[in-house]
Amino acid sequence: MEKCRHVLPGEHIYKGRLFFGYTPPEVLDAVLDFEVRDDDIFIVTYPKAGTTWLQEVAWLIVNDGNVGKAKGQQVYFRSPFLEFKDLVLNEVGLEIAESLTSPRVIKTHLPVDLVPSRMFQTKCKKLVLFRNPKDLCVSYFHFYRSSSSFGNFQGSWSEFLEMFLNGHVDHGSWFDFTKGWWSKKDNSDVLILFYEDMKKDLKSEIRKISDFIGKSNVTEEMVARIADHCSFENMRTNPMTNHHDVYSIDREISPLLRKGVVGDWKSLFTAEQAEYFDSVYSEKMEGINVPFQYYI
Ligand code: PPS
Repeated sequence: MEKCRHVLPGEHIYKGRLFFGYTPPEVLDAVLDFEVRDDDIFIVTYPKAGTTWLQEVAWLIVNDGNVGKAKGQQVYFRSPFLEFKDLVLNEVGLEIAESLTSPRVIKTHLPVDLVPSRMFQTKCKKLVLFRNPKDLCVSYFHFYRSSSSFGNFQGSWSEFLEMFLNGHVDHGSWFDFTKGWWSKKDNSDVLILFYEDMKKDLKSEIRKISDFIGKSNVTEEMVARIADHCSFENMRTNPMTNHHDVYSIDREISPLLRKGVVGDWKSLFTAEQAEYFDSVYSEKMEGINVPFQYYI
């Protein structure tokens, strides 16, 4: 990893990637040995790619569109965050996952070499969701400002942009994550999805995911019900998905469900920064053509 001058309290490096206190080394070690089940469904994302959205969509597909049940429990208990540990609340993603009945919908932000080794030895499904990195970076900046998990970050947008491009952010380099998971795109148990496609036609993505995970009883009525429950507005006002109860997020600074649009990068990127971003992108992603959409 390249050097960066912005060192925040609580950072640590694990196998070359930067993490914060909520992802301690012992948990990352335990994740590697996690007992994966054949019918597990993993939501694999870099932070801010639309993870929570896909968790809710996938959980509802698996649970026959039961929105009543979804409204009865926080999404992060129904679909645990594998590498998460909250010492204050004594919540451990691995333990929550172990306690769930199958099929489980499990969230991870880990790069491909840090996930459970059994993830590629079983038939579990991997839903890999990508989002254009400019919007993702802007979303991440607002999350860094609002969450106390990142050493109470007070930096500017330009400082954050530099950190992001250097891979000096929580969960490490976006480039590293993206290249690793994109290399798995032809694996029959991997489905690559894009945030922008979900924005354009959520129902079609719901059908695609249902087919991929082998859910044959998904009716059009169910697809419509899931799409409605998972609209930005409905998830933003739903206390089971909006994370208003999460003590580490100051929603007065920026809520988790902030804008939910494609193209918000233009609100912060100057023309010069966009050009700089594009040049770093071309260099780091040379020879890799991920079809990101910056406008829809
Ligand atoms: S986390 O903390 O990394 O798991 O965050 P993550 O859920 O990946 O990303 C949060 C961004 O996803 C947007 N979001 C949605 N967009 C559209 N529709 C729905 N239903 C939806 N749910 C979450 C959320 O608004 C964050 O993006 P920004 O651009 O910041 O608004």
